[in-house]
Amino acid sequence: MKRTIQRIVAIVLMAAAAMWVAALFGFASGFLSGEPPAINPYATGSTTTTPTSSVITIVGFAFGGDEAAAVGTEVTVSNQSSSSHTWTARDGSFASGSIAAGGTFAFVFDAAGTYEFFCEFHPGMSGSITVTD
Ligand SMILES: [Cu+2]
Repeated sequence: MKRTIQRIVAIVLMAAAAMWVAALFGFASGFLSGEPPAINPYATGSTTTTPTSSVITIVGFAFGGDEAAAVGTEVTVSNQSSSSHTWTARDGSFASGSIAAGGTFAFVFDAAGTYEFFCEFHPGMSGSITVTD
C-alpha cells in the first residue's frame, strides 16, 4: 500500500514537472517569435520622400513581395509560413540564418545591383531584388 502511494506521488510529480517545462518552453518560444511593434517613422513624410523600407514575405515555400528597392532601403523579410527559412544571398552579401515561423530579418542595401537569393533549407525557394541608385 505504501509503495503504491509512493508511485502515485512520483507520477504526479513527474506530470507536474513536465507541465512546468512545457509551459516554460511555450512562454519562451512565444516570446522569441513575437514580432516587434510596428513603427513607421515615415508615416507623416511627404509623398516625395524616397521609400526607405521594403518588405519581402515568405508564405508557404515561396518568397513574395518587393522585387525592387532604392539604395539605402532597409528590406525586411517576414516569415509568414509555418516553417523556418533563411534569406541568403548567392553572392554572400547577406545571410539571415534561420528565421523562425513568424520571425523577421532586416538588411540595408548600400550598393546597387541585382541580388539573387535563396533558402538554405529549401534550395527550390529563390528570388531576386534589384537595388538602384
Ligand atoms: Cu525555406
